Amino acid sequence: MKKVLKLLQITVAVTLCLFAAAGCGGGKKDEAEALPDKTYAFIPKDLQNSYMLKMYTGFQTACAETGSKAIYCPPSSATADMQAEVINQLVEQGVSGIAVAANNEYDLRNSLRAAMDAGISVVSLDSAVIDDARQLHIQQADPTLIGKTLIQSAYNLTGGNGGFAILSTTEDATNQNDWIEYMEKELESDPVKYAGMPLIKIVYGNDDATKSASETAALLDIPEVKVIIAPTAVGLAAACQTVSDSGSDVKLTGLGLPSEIAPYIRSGVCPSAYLWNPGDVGYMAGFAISALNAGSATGALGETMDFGTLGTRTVTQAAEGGTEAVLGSLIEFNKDNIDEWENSF
Ligand code: RAM
Repeated sequence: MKKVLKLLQITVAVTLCLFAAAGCGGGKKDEAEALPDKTYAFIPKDLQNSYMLKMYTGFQTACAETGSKAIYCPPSSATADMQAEVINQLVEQGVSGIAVAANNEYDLRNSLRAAMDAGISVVSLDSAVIDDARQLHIQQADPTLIGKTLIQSAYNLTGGNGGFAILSTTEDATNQNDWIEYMEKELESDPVKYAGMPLIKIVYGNDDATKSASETAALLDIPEVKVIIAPTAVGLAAACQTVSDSGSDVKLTGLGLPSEIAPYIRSGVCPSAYLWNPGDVGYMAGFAISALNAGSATGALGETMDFGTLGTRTVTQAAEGGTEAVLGSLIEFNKDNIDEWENSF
């Protein structure tokens, strides 16, 4: 029942935003309506993702604080092709800024470059696009630290005695693939320590709760898998429920919303998980677009940018190229602090 209500809430929120956007992302070209000046579009990875909606809440706050209008423009499916369609339509409608969480690092390049050529400010957030198709990336936390932390967390769950699997999102997601790469680097950095903890399999739940649950169920049939790392909020919540329902003693760790995984932190199915405040990531993207659009910032290396109530950040070099502004670090949720975080995000 709770699940149905949640889905309904997400559907209502998305429907309202689409309505407000009047055609963004879905309509045909000849139906496209011009958008008011200083309208900034937020393009999430997919249609129903509670994490993306939490980022959008922060984006809306930043737009309100900077005197601009936010619109939520989800693609109809979790692919870069569908995101490109949304971008093309927004360019047609004359949007002033675009913030996108990319389903693929490369495939939005043509659409986003056309947007920038049309004078539209472009940032990626959460999951980056290639550096020449954006002015700035908003990075939640150092990807090296995320990879290292998740491997160390898995190690602590078994004392390094037992294989593990990764439940990711889509195969091309820039952020999850970066984190997986840094997980593998952490394993390579200390082969002796991690000798008893081989990576058995990587599976993809596509940020879809049903697919994430069935992929988890299949992992539970592999005897060597003792821990599952889910570096995805949608995936971790689905995996927690699947493991709980199965009664398996496989343990979970990953990146998750405390509001969704609190019961499983308490039950010990997922003794600890990590995240940052997703609203703050969206808030930074809104502030960045506003400054880029006003010409008060360019996103150049070394620049100091103002992010409202979050203070300033120095623009740094992103590991994969281009520049980024980093929100901060990881917050760990565990049984000692989950009461404090459960209602935060
Ligand atoms: C998922 C998304 C998002 C990621 C979070 C942690 O909901 O894939 O990209 O940053 O999890």
